[in-house]
Amino acid sequence: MIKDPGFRLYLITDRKILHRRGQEDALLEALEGGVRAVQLREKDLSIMELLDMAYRLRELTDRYNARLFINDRIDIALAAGADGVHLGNSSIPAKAARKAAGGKMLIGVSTHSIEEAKKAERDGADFITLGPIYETPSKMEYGRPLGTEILNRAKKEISVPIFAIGGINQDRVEEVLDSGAYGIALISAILASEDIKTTTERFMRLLG
Ligand code: 3NM
Repeated sequence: MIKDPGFRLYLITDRKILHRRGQEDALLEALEGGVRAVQLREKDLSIMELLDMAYRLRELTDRYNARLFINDRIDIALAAGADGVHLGNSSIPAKAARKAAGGKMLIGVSTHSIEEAKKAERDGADFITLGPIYETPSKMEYGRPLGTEILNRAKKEISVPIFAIGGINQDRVEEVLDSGAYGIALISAILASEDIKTTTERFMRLLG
């Protein structure tokens, strides 16, 4: 049985792709539309800027009873009272994060193969992202698309929830869920849309 992380739509921030809006306005619209999990991922910010943004997003997400995750930095996650940390290849290992955070925090891990997915589970991840499933606008950074078949295979091998990531849009939700994804993680399909609230509502409906 999959342990329910409490959300199926995992929205990741990227303030560089926002049309006209500020970061908080965009996230406010997404929260109004029903998002209940936000990952702060702004890799070019200084530690103080990131901490400041984490505090502000903590206040905002709290108002909507939404979970806040911090990409990579467990120190910022702890300092801001985030619900979790999301770890990548160059972050501290999940095992070390678990040791530091105990049962207090959720740990998400980015994975890009079955082997990485299995390792993340062994190391104590509460959930993983697996991708890129499709081509994404920033495809160079994430490698070639894996296709949906890997979701089927991963589902058979691990029992933590799998969030499909990379090029997810509204037309692809059904396909990734049918392939074994528990939920979806995305940036541009929501944050680059003209009407973030309505787009988010549509995603929420598609996810049931
Ligand atoms: N991680 P979009 S793909 C942040 O494969 C991220 O691990 C990926 O952006 C991975 O929803 C990706 O705009 C980008 O495709 C997701």
